[in-house]
Amino acid sequence: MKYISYFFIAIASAFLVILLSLSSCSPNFKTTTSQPIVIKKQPQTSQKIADATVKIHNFKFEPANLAIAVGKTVQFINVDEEPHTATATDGNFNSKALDTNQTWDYTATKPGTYPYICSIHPFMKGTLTVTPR
Ligand SMILES: [Cu+2]
Repeated sequence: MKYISYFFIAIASAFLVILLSLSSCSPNFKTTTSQPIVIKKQPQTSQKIADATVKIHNFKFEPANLAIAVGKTVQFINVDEEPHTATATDGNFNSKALDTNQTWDYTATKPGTYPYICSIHPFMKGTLTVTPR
């Protein structure tokens, strides 16, 4: 009789362990698939201070011409009420739409001259010049 109850306890605890691992796994899957997109990037941007800033204001990039060295980071901040992007015309970088007061960091990787526009308002033009380190 004792052995049978031990047997049942063993089965019950194994079942509990499986249940616990399942219930702890499935919410984790959800958070790991959704978190890296937003939450993991925010500490990086707050930890790393941008080397230069381009303000998007009154449908203009300020400054419109900016030079940074390879490895340096430029932060775009949209202070307009309208959404804007910073989109390189050669596809080298694309901020996607930035809402009011939203920022986007771009770290230069390759020397060159990169004209960019706002893809929503293509008359908005800027140039990012990346100099060798
Ligand atoms: Cu725009």
